Amino acid sequence: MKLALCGLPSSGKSTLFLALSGRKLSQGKAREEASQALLPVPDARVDRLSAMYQPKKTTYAQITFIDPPQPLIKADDPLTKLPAELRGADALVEVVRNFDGGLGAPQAVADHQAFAQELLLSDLITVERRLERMAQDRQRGRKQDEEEAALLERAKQMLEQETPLRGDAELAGHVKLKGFGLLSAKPLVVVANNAEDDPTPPDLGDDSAPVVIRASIEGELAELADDERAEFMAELGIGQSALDRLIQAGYAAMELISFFTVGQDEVRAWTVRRGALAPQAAGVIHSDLERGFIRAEVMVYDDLLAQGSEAAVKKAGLFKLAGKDHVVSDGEILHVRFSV
Ligand SMILES: Nc1nc2c(ncn2[C@@H]2O[C@H](COP(=O)(O)OP(=O)(O)O)[C@@H](O)[C@H]2O)c(=O)[nH]1
Ligand SMILES: [Mg+2]
Repeated sequence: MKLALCGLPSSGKSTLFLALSGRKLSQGKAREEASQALLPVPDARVDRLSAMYQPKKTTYAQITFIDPPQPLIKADDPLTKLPAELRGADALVEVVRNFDGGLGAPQAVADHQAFAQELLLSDLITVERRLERMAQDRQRGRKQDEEEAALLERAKQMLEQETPLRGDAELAGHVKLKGFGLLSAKPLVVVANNAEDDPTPPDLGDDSAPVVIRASIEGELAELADDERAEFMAELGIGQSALDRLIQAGYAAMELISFFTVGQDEVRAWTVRRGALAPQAAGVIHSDLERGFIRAEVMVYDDLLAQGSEAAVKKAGLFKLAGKDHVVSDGEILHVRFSV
């Protein structure tokens, strides 16, 4: 899963990226490539399972954050206003400036709206260009994918009404539109980058419930030792780190859930979309497990914790055999039986 930081210039994307990744600011020449950090998804359940099974290896789910460089804007091409890297992301994290920092009083609502317009405009241009190309090809007698054309028309109408495509689940998730990387179709997490002394979420004038992060403080926190950090966070009234909160919001926006595999070799968390069937979940572990899926033995994390052991879970009748049509829930522990 790849989350891309985006938003207007100087909203604090790079500051947040450094806080998330625990890296130090490297001053100097402008970056040409996106900064990228592969980070473990903090999950207390993994820690508890690891304590119980004492495995050789403990592996958290992972998530990639990218901080693309600001593109050089070409006057004649509005598509260059947004970094090309956003197209390949699974979700967008929009950072809205809500601090002064010598940049002038924050205008969070206006900035948020302006950025939303950029996303819509970028998508409208992409969609119109594709439709024009299809119309030309059709005139030349080349057969077109009319289903794709109809989807693009539907998208165009929404965009012209300034409605982000993510509001239409069928359009947003359609395989025929996937290759375009339409930005307003992607799940969006909004971060308010607040001033150091301000814990209040700004009203952004729409239904986006921003995650409040004070990026500059979070950056300092990331540099502290664990015990110092806990103390400092309590003082500042920060319950969970930026990474924790951002990942939670990202999982919710992308409708992701975690399931686990356990054993003496490894305790591990995996990520799937909500609604995934057992074979699809097995496929995240290995394609052989999906291809040769027979069934999965399923325990629920909460049951395991309450009962204390796998044996006790079985005895309590809480152990399940799940077939190919089993919908995986968050917190399930799977053991996949397969044959290839
Ligand atoms: N006071 C304050 N300044 C910040 C904060 N976050 C970023 N800045 C400053 O705002 C400027 C732009 O930040 P940067 O992370 O480079 O923004 P980007 O263009 O979105 O990557 C820099 O001078 C930062 O030091 C913050 O939370 N508080
Ligand atoms: Mg930056």
